[in-house]
Amino acid sequence: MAADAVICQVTPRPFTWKRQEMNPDFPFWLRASHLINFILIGMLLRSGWEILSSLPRLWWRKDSAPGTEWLKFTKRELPKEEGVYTSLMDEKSLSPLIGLPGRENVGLGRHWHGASVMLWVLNGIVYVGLLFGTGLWRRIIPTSWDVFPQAFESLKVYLSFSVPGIEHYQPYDPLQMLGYTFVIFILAPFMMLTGVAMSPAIRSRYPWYVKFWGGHQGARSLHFIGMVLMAGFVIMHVGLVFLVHREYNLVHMVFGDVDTARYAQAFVIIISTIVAVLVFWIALSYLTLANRVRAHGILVRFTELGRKIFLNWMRPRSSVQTSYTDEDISEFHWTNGLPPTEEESPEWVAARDNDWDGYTIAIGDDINGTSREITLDELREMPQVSYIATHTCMQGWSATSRWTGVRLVDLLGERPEGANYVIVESYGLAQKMIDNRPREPFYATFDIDTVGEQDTILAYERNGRPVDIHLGGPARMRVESNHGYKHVKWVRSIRWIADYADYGDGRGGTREDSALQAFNGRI
Ligand SMILES: Nc1nc2c(c(=O)[nH]1)N[C@H]1C(S)=C(S)[C@@H](COP(=O)(O)O)O[C@H]1N2
Ligand SMILES: [Mo]
Repeated sequence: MAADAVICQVTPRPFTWKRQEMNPDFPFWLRASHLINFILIGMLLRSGWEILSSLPRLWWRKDSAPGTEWLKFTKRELPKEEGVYTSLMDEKSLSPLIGLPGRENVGLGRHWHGASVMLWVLNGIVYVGLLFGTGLWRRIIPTSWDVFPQAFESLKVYLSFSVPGIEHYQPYDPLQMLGYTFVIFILAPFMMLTGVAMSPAIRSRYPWYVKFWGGHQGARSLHFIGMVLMAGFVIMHVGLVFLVHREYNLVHMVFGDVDTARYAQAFVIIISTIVAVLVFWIALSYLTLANRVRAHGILVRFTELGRKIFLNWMRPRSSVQTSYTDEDISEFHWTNGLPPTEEESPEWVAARDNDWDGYTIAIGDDINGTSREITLDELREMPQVSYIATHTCMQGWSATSRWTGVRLVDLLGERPEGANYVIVESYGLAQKMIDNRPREPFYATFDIDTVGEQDTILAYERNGRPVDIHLGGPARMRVESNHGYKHVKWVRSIRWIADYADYGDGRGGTREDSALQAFNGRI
């Protein structure tokens, strides 16, 4: 190819692409929804990277064994044995310029992801609705197979680093049509579908759905690949606006019409808008980090709306599902939280060294101040449930096991007057408190609906053997509708309470208090 072809404008072979005469303008709603979409996709990408940085590894497997990743963004080599390090130790810190909010705040990153996705889906629905309502869908959805050969012609022009003539864009070029149709009607829904597949509420209610995506790790890896495509599209789309007939595009984008005399004005407006959006994205990080507790309060209250509409009514069915069988059991199980030490809990250590002789769990209620102790033997004599379920830590790892134990409702008996929640406390301590005060016992609280779920159990066996020490032995919580941070290990007590605001920092659990997770761990 001659060197001068690089800079000249090439008109491809006589243009045969047929389309109806169409309004070439960009109505206000189209321009506004594009700007909103741009802002929200940036927030989704940045909070998504924050989530990924909490466990920068990806798998295609039914477990998340170190050394079997297909992709990782960390040089840290992990030991292959279980139970010697925690997933919190594998976190990477992102700069607040990159992550939302950055600096190992996966809890807040997850809330930002949830808040942004709710707005993004809403904006998408309005956009698609108006696209069909106004008939403008004809500009972007191809209605003839001719679009493929025509798009190929365009592609060849671009690949020779040239630009098709302006008449090619009346109003859209076939390659653009294919790109937009793919992103709006295939990629965007794909991101929503793989995203919700990572929710424990959905997994425990519809296990087949998660299996369809290749399990939790399949959904997570596919969501990552979709993210790369989406980011690539955004960069190309914005880049081409400036590279290809920018005097038309910029005026179009700002003023909605094609009066190229206003090009300079449009250029200034677009550049300032992009700079303003960049500043806004980064400001969100610093505002969040400036008061993380306040950010948690606002974001969780907002995202709870989405959980209420879509997730809170889904009841887990692990004990009756048939999609996951013993074949799906994972070889490797990560750990979060290491077993109590002698200083942390001499009682637990003494019982462990004594074959659990003397180990007890207190069952009671803080409203009337009653309490009784049960032993492991008494627990084993109670009605038993056993099922296969996948554990997901909100950081991203997962493992499937058979869990056996006693339903919490069977243990607790009747709900006393005035009890609205149940608190489960551990013999182990929190890994770290938010204000670095001395570490307090790890705990989680549950609302009445979650307590009543048939897959909320106190488990004493995993895969047919006593629960391993590092996985919470001799007895740990399983709350299949929720992420791992609600599954208290090394259980010491289970009590009815009036309100979780009276315990710890008042956010409903150790991970809520010190890592700013949501009380509701269903997604
Ligand atoms: N006592 C106690 N329980 C705990 C934790 C902890 O740090 N301490 N971590 C929680 C988190 S975040 C997860 S993901 C699971 C991990 O369970 P596993 O170690 O059995 O895989 O335990 C939960 N229960
Ligand atoms: Mo976790």
